Parts: sequence; structure tokens; C-alpha cells
Amino acid sequence: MEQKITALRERFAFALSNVADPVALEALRVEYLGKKGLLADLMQSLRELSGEGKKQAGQFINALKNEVEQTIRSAAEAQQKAELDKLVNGAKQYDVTLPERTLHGSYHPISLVQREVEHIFVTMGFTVEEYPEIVDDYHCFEALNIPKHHPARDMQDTYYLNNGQLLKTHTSAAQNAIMRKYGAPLRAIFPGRCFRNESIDACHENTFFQMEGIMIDRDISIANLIYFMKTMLSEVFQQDIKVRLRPGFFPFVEPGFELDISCLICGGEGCPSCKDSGWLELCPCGMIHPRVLEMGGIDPNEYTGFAFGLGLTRLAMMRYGVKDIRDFNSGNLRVLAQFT
Ligand code: FA5
Repeated sequence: MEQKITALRERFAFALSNVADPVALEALRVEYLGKKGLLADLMQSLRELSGEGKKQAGQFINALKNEVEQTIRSAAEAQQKAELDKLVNGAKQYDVTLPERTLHGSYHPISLVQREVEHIFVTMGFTVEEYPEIVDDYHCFEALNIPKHHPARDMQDTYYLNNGQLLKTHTSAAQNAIMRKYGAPLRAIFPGRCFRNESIDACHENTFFQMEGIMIDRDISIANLIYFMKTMLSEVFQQDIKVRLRPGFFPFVEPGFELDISCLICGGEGCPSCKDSGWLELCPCGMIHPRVLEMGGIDPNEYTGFAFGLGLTRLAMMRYGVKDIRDFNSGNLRVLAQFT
């Protein structure tokens, strides 16, 4: 019996030296001290003995049991302390007394100019609306008086999806939904990303931003349109800039205009940013076509309105003197760093 007890003591010491975590320690406790554990087994084997030998062996087994209990308790305490030390040492890596570190980030210049224009229109009573980038043919074309096979569809090279939907080619795609949502009178702007399968150059991107605006009320005229365009441009540029308004064709406005600004990169001399013309097409606009009002659920006999489609990316070029539109989508952090 004495040999058995000694062997179990050694086995326990070896097993304990391999215990790595609290789960393993608990398993060891159950293995030795549990109801059907190794020490209980040893107690059972006392039945084979009698007299003084039994008494002595019982004392040895009890002593071993106490020893195992005490060792496991100490090991659990040591594990808890190690765990706590780990936490405390981890916390020591943070010095809460250090001054805060400045993070170097910036808004994209298009976001900056978008916020600026939004602010200008909001102060003039316009709401800012959102519209998805994936739209259907009806909203992008038909509800804008551009039926299927109309030659005006060729004005925008459209990216179609396999399911028949398409990537928004212009923010005008939201006009119908916004008219139907709010009815008249209505003042709203809706910025958004547009996509066209275009050849790219210094002033054309295949992914660019526009901001659409519509104002619908009784007796809205071209005079209102010109007033709002002038106010917006003088607020954005804070300087006198040359503007020209010329006739422009868009099936959803009548009459329609092209609003160009004198190129601020070359001062109107001609450069790649303005395709050597000295002028930049910035904000086509016009009086909303009666058919478009009607499709938007607004009575054209009672209401009139204007709409404009501001080229936000081009506005950002002029506002910040960015010569090449491709810099905006380049992902070049040196471009962004200039706007911190
Ligand atoms: C339109 O998209 C019309 N929906 C605008 C409109 C709205 C007219 C309401 C009348 C009433 P256009 O295709 O010309 O029109 O684009 C409008 C503006 O978006 C352009 O003047 C230009 O500033 C900008 N733009 C157009 N194509 C690109 C491009 N590929 N890259 C960068 N900017 C572009």
C-alpha cells in the first residue's frame, strides 16, 4: 500500500507540472479528489487491509489527500495572480498622462465643396435629399421625357447592369421620385455620384459628382433661376467670375441652358482643364418641362419650376485650382494632404 501511495504522489507531482491553465487544473482536481477520483479509489483499497496496517495506510492516504488539496489551491491562486499581473502590465503600456496625438486626416475636396454648396442652398430654404446610385431606366430616362430610342439617350454613355438596372448617369434621375414624394411647392437639392462610360481626360471622369436642384412653385421663372445660380456661384467663389449662359438642349427642360464659367485655372486663356476653350461647362439648367412635372404628379397648369445639374467635381477643380480631374479619384494621399 505504501508503494501505491508513493507512486500516486509522484504521478500527481508530474501531472501538476504539465498543467498550463485553470481548465487543466480543474480537470486534475477532479481526477484526484473527485468522488470517483484516484484518491477515492485508494481509500476503497483499504478494504483489503486490516488492523494496524489499515489504520496507518488510512492516515497516509488522508495526508496525501490534504497535500493534493493544498497544492491545487496554491496552484489556482498562483494562476489567478499571474492573470492579474498580465492585465496590470498590459494596462501599463498606456500612459494616460501623455498629451493627445493629432490625427492626420482630411475631407475629400469634393466633400468640402459639396458641404459648402449644401449650406448655401439650405440657408435659402432647400432640403438636401439622397437617392441611390443604382436606378432604373424609367427614373433615369423615361420620367425625364427621354423615351426609349430617343437620340438624347446617346448624350450619356450608360453602364447597364445584367438585371436591366443601370448606374445613375446624372442626378436628374431623382427628380421624379422627389416630386412624387413632396409634391409642390418644392425646393430640394440632391447631390450624388454619377457614372458614364466616357473617355477620360483632364476635365472628364467616368465617375464624378453632380448636384441637382429643383425649385417648383407658382410663377417660378427664368429670373428666379438666374438669381439662385448667381447667388450660389458668388458664395462659393467669393470673387467676381465670368459666367455665360447659352442655349442648351435637355429633353427635361424647356427652355434649357448651358451655364459655363470662365476657366479659373488659365484665366480664360485656354488650357487642358477647359479643353483649350477658356470656358468650363459647369451647370446646365432650365425650366422644368411640363411633361416632367406631370409625370412627377404636379399640375403644370398651376406650377412651374427650374432645375439645374451642377458639376460638383468640376466646381471642386475650379474652387481649389485642381488642374486635372483625375487627381480626385487617384487615391494619391499627397493630393488629399493639401486639404487638411
Ligand atoms: C446633365 O447631366 C443634366 N442632367 C443636367 C441638367 C439638370 C440639365 C437639370 C438641365 C436641368 P450634363 O451631361 O451636361 O447634363 O452634365 C452636367 C454637368 O456635369 C456638366 O456641366 C459637367 O459639369 C458635369 N459633368 C458631365 N459629365 C462629366 C464628366 N464625364 N466628368 C466630370 N464632370 C462631368
